[in-house]
Amino acid sequence: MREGWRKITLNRPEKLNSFTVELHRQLAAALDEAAADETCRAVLLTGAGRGFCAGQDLEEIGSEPSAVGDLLREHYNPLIRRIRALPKPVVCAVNGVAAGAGANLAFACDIVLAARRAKFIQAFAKIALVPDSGGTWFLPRLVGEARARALALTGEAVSAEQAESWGMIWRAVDDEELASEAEKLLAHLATQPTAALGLIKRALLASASNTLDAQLDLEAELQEAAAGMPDYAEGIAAFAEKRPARFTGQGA
Ligand code: T3D
Repeated sequence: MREGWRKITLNRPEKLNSFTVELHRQLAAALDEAAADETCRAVLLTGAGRGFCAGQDLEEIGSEPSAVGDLLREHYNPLIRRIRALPKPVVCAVNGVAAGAGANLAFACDIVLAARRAKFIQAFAKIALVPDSGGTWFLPRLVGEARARALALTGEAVSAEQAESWGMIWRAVDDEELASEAEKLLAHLATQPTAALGLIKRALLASASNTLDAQLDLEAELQEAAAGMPDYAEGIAAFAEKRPARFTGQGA
């Protein structure tokens, strides 16, 4: 635990941090701990070694079609939902290749930084599978239909710089600066109004399926909740006193 934030490292570097059931269990437990820990105000997800995550461990994948579906229902889908629902920012530092579910795991995070050596690959079609872990939902929203279709159908790799210029990720940084840039961002997020950031995540998640009318109503509801929190009073006071705000991150 750092000052106000936690780092979670996918740690199977010899297999490019590809997912086994055990790795899923470890990651789910780490995310749940971060969610429950009130002193943790932001989460950093990264990978050990030269890769970020190569998706499903293809040596552990079941041969039964139902086993493949069950793995998604039991592990990948809850993972993506967990990250989206976590009421604090999740930053992903993509330290190397992100393939298959590994790429889509990164896209589920709130802010994605990537080392220039990183690349994003929708590897699924290459093994005759369908993009999962939210890939068919994230991609069109991030890069538009034309690019989403081509990437999903060809499995072509996208460099970190291309991903940044297409709006697929927040920023590509020099390889040797990824860790320090990520830590700087986490240190900043850990001083911010965490509960309000959690409400921002809720609003953005809901916007994907809401009408404008419904979203306007939700914004009013969430704004009322935010305005009832002590950090709002602190933000206003800090503005009036021309000083930096000292947010606690706590809810009402
Ligand atoms: O229910 C379900 O299970 C469905 C869920 C599906 C979710 C998915 O994610 S499906 C997609 C699975 N992932 C892939 O198809 C990617 C497979 N990997 C690759 O295409 C390449 O490894 C990469 C492009 C990611 C990286 O290439 P490169 O040349 O940098 O590294 P490498 O030499 O291929 O891999 C290094 C080692 O990691 C190597 O092991 P070795 O030979 O040194 O002992 C390789 O076998 C291993 N590795 C890489 N990816 C996986 C893997 N081992 C198991 N599973 C992997 N996915």
